[in-house]
Amino acid sequence: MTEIVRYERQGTIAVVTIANPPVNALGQAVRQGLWEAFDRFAGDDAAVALIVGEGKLFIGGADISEFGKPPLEPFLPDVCTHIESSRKPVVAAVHGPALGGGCEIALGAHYRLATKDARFGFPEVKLGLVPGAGGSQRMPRLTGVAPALAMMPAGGSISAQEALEIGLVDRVADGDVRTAGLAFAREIAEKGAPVRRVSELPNPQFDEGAFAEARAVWKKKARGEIAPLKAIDVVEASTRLPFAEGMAEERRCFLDLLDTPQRAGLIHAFFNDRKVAKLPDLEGVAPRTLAHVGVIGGGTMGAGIATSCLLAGLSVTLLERDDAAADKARSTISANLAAAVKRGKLAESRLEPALAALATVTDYAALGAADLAIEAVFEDMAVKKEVFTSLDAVMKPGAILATNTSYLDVNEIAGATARPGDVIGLHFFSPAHVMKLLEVVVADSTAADVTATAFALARRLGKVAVRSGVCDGFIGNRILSTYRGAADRMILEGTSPWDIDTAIRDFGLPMGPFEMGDLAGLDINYMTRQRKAATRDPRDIVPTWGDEMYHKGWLGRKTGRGYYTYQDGKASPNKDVEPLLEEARKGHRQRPLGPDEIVRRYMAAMVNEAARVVEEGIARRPLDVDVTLLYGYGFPRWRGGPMLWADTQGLAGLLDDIRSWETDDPYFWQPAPLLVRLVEEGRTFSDLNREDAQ
Ligand code: T1G
Repeated sequence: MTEIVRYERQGTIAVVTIANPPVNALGQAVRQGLWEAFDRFAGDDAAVALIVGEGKLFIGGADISEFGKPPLEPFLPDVCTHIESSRKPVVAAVHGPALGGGCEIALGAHYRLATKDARFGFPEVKLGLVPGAGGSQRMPRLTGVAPALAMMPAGGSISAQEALEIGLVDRVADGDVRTAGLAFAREIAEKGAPVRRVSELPNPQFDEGAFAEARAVWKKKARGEIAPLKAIDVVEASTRLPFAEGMAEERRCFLDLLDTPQRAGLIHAFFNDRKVAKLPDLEGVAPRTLAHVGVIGGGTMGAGIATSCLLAGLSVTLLERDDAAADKARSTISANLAAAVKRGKLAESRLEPALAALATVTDYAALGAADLAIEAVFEDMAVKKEVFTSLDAVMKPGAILATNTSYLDVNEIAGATARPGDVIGLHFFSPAHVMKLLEVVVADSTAADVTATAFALARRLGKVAVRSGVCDGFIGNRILSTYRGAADRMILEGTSPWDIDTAIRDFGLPMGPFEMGDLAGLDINYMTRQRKAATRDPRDIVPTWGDEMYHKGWLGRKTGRGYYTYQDGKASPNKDVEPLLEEARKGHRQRPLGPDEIVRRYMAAMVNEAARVVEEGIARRPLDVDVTLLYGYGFPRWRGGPMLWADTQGLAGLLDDIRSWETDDPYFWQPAPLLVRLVEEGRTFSDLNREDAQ
């Protein structure tokens, strides 16, 4: 077994190499290896020690998979102090990311060198934590509080050059990190340079204004997360406490946060971001070529999709029905790209080349060279079939034909072509060049390498792809329509839409269902109801007030009035809705709900439908639902997702509640068989995720 921490001499230099692929995470064996390496360094005649990471980076941080388990010695803060207390100089040579504990190991050294590709950061708050190995005490002593306040509450990182400018590193070098590190270490040895312990530097200057401003900013930005504000507290501790006390304060805060549901939720989300693309049927399947994308339809979605592809450096041919529509699409796309430059998502210098990579055409023949075509035309099956028949006639063999439909049957669309194996659904969320979620809808005949190409496209676009089966609404919108139905039922029983929105927003979603309806347009909900009317179960309820609001032209933000009135950017409850609700409530038992009950029902409906979606294989695992709700519907990341929320609440209690509501409404509150089974077997949704991974 190769050593996880190697100690080798290069002349008077002791090179300590961390070799723990894939990210040199500081698991127990690495910490032990570092401890022993520096014991050895103390005892031998090497003049200077050099720490380097093997592979593509220095160190990716503490081993996140250890969190939530009993901590194992040696603890990381002690390892950093063990390195720093060396009587002979220690150099850290960083390439690639030095994150969290990786940055803390570098800070424990006496000198720091970075190659140009190095990045230094403290992402701990993204895991619900604060730095836990001295970062909040050492960095401010080295750089002052401002760079630490800019980085730690945000979980941000900086480049090698920026690190040099703030004094985090002593030197930025070209070329191979080991070579540069050795040269720097030899220079230090030859000069007889002294040890320089960061912990012995004076406390950084306390800047009252800076801390007050940081707290004001992060009280708003954190949106319920506690770690960002705690990060400010521990940085502040570095300005007033002796180092050892500051370390104790940081450790206490770190251990407290380690014990919170927010840490569990955020780490659940971290690992799911990676697991969601791990699908057994894609193992070893190579994606097809992906360089030139055709987009059919230049409306909001088509232009957004084209923008997303151009931002990723792909070339795009966008087809519209006539020149006027094509020109309009082009201006929408150039506005999107200009906004991306303003948001810092696109370098100014890339704006022209991105636009030059866009061709707008009105003739299908121009799509012949495209590797992939994405249709984003009107949501009507007949129209879609016509488009796919035309695409089938002109696209080259091996090209992929994708539909952006949000609910239509992708199998039926595939049937309109002679190449159903090349057909797939790519459900983008609006605005397509901003929202990260991409539902990859795999039809019955879709070939495995077509699915693999869809996931490769998502990675290229910087999106998170979730595999979905074919049903009305796929994963996200199908679940949305159910929890939206729960909200409508609460209205019928006397709860106001505005109380529901407030309760759901306080729970952590960006907005409640009625605010969301106003934003998307209440005509969309109306059209969906009309579309489903023919197949609606007679026991289902129809929000008649919603139809009346539609006929009154109350469509939400776009008409200035919906569930809210909108004046000068301010939203106020539209009390003219009340009479419509009173009328609809006639004949229903009135039992207005408080915020906790509102959340309980809303979430129970979400989880119950999600259990059906998993059972039917529309979502492969519960984690696919969690990722969908996080990236497509603003579910609070620090809760991990609705399925983790359900596990945390306890499935048995949730099922009891659903059963108690089932007596009044057997149609809507029918318990999902999977939920019943898990409770009977004493298993959780997380168990299902683990079983699928085996
Ligand atoms: N611990 C354990 N596993 C990790 C890991 C980590 N820190 N980082 C990545 N992995 C796994 C990941 O799950 C995936 O596994 C594989 O490595 C490749 O990851 C005390 C408390 C470093 C920029 O938050 O940002 O230090 O799917 O696909 O794209 O103060 O990984 O292959 O099974 O992301 O090349 C702070 C998290 C920890 C950094 C590399 N550090 N990682 O990106 O690879 S807390 C972080 C990343 C801490 C101290 C505190 C990225 C990366 P699998 P990947 P990548």
